[in-house]
Amino acid sequence: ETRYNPIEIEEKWQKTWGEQGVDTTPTQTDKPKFYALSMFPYPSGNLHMGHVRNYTITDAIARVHRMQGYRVLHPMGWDAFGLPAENAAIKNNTHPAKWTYANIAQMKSELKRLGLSYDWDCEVATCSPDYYKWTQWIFLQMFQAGLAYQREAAVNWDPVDQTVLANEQVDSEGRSWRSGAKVERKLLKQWFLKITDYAEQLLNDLDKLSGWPERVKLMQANWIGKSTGAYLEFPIVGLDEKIGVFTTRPDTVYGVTYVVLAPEHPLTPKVTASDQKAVVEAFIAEVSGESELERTADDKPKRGIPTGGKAINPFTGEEIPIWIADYVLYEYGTGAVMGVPAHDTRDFEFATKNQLPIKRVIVRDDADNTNAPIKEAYTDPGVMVNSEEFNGMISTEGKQAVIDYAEKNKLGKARIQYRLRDWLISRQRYWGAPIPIIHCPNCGAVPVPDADLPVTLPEDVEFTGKGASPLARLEDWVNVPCPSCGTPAKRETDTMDTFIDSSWYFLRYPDARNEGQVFDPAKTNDWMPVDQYVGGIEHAILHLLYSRFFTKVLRDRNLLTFDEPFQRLLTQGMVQGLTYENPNKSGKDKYIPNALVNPNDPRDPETGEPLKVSYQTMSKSKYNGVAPQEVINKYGADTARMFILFKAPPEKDLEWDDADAEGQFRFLNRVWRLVTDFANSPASAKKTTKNGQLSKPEKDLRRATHTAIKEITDDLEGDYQLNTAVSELMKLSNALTDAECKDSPVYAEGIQTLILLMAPFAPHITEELWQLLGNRQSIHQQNWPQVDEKALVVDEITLVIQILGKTRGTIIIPADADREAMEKYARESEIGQRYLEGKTVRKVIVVPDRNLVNFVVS
Ligand code: ANZ
Ligand code: ZN
Repeated sequence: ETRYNPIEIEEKWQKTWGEQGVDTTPTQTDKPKFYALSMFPYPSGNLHMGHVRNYTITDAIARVHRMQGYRVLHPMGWDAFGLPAENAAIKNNTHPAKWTYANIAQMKSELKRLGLSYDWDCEVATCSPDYYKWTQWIFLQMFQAGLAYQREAAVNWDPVDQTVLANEQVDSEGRSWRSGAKVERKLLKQWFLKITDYAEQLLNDLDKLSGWPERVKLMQANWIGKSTGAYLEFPIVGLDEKIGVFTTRPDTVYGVTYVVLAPEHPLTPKVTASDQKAVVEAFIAEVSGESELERTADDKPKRGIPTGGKAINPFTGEEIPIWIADYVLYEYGTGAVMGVPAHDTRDFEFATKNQLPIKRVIVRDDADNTNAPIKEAYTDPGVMVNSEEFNGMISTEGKQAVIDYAEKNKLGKARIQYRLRDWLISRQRYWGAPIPIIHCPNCGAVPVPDADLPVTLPEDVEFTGKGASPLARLEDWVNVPCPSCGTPAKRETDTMDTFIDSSWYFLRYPDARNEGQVFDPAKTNDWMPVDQYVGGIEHAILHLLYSRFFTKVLRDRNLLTFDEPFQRLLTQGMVQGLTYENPNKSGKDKYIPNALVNPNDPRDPETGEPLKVSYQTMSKSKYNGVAPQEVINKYGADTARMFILFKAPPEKDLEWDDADAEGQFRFLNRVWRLVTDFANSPASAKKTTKNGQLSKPEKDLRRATHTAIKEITDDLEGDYQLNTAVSELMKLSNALTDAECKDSPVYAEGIQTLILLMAPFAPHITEELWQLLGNRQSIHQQNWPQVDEKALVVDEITLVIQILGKTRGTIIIPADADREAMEKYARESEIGQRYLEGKTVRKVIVVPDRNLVNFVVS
């Protein structure tokens, strides 16, 4: 008997499948399509368990669909531009391309060892000119549609990486997502994409995404952040200008006691009185160094100073002071707010601190004394007071009434405001797609003609990591004639945010080798939308929002025929590792590498102190990672895959546990033995049962087999309960082990079904066993087993016979027996006759629900 040797068979089958093109995307279109997609990785060096989990889930889904009769597109690629390559280049004195492609080669070989059914013919790498040519082309499409524009903006400046960061790349403490440096503010001319034009659609179309987790949709909705309210104008005393504000509470306009400008508001210097000039300038200088998050943090006192200028509340005619304050953001709304301290918590705090008047205009009910001082802002709806003609109105209705009045009297209008900002895409870095623009002194920003795309990255570059983009220092590359007028002009030296590269890669896969087009719309529209997208929750907002945005833009350019790129989304949970922490140490030092700890008595190897043990997301800094390659070397990829799929539902966190991995290895060994024993037995050749009838053990086994088909098929429909599917496989394997009909064709059917059902999860061992059973075509090209509903029917039951409440034995009777028949079978059975002989039956109690007959005798 042969031993299960995973390393050998996995290598063999990976090679064979590759040669036979088993994973190639079908070209015929008579089958329904299924596009299975994993979020493509950044080629950082090696695969980690999070990758393995992500790709294994998608692969199982892809394989199931192939067997279920779909033509499946299951591609893979590389999100290959980005800072780490450049940083590595600076550190190791190499070229980012070299570093990146070496990592791609490494990770690709690791992916291949996992037996993932990718069609490598569709592979894309975003850093390759044949890909970024089209990234640039899409940018120009947007430029031509007025969706890409340049403007001076206060940007987040990372002083360590010397680059601009998007808001999303700054964490809640105002630090860079990458370098961890405290982010500064700086003014620069930057490229933006007008994602705000699509805010409403991006919000509304969330309703179409019934296959997305609610949580992700909510995060997107909050990110888009729609507010409904009004734009109102406050004339400035002594100037022929007005301050426009955005407010969600026009109903409180009679309670405005001051106006606040963002310090960087262009009106600030104009309204500032000469005696306030010095303090105002000092304040601006101070605030401009702070990030947006710092400025608006709830726990931070709001700071501000008066400008000395005054505005008029157009509703009351009152003169009110104009202040500047840190909590008013220049980038949101109009960059100015009307202060209503009686009804806004932040304004209340600000007014109290600065002795500004507080005027109540909304009360809970009319009996309220509106002149009594209040201890906190009243923010609920209520009745309007002190509001002239609006008095007595319910404030929620008052909103619209005030807007109508404002519109009629030209004081303002209704306005919808989104939190979503335009997408800042300029990066002063080398390793990204160059923005294909040439700046001409005569013509301004001129697009590089399509025929000249791609604008390739020059290779001979110096990487210092300081100052402007390395591209800006390359005179030869920068200086070009204007494509429009021929005047000496300069190339744009910024590259694009790498989120752009990943906003459309899924559109390229269906036609990845197309040299003449971004993709053939016929092909991409055939495969899109993605039927199942699988990836990390960390991409819940940006990547998914940007991809949705790109899809809508290209749809509006008549390249796509659908609104939403991802039909269903599965966000897989984290993979956690056993983590040892010394509670008496801090920072990175407190984590103790697993290899140095005795798991039975976890102590700090240096100090001997007992360690805190927990499961935490695997990460380099916690030394709690398990390397996929080591697991594969020890048990093979099939065990790793089975373990990952079995241990937790896909969307839940998963605790890596060596003993459980070992357990899966033992399970695969059992299956191996079960099938090889069968293959070597004469029964494997038998085709028919005795006289066409099934015995009880045969019926039971058939039922187990078809129950497994039914349960696993159900588990894979919709929700992908892959973990329970694996446990059903184990049940079937146990039923086969225990079967008392190993010489029956029913057993052969069971064995065959087991490995077919298992094929998507453990593709190598099942292929090996399949071929061992004499099959020549790949198991992965077989049809998914079909349930025989008849086999599920329980046609016999076990009836319990009791005498005076005491169980005396059981008999098998037809499942459709009624009360009367149950009693009859019991009486006539051997047990019945034995115990009832010579006794008088006083009463017979039949309990059909419990399959029980009780004779009361004397
Ligand atoms: C007056 C008022 C009275 C307000 C009241 C609220 C309550 P969201 O929901 O986030 O859209 N605001 C407007 N622009 C701002 C800016 N650039 N920086 C800081 N705050 C700004 O919030 C809208 C409200 O936030 C607006 O409504 C405005 O304050 C403030 F009882 O106007 B409100
Ligand atoms: Zn020109």
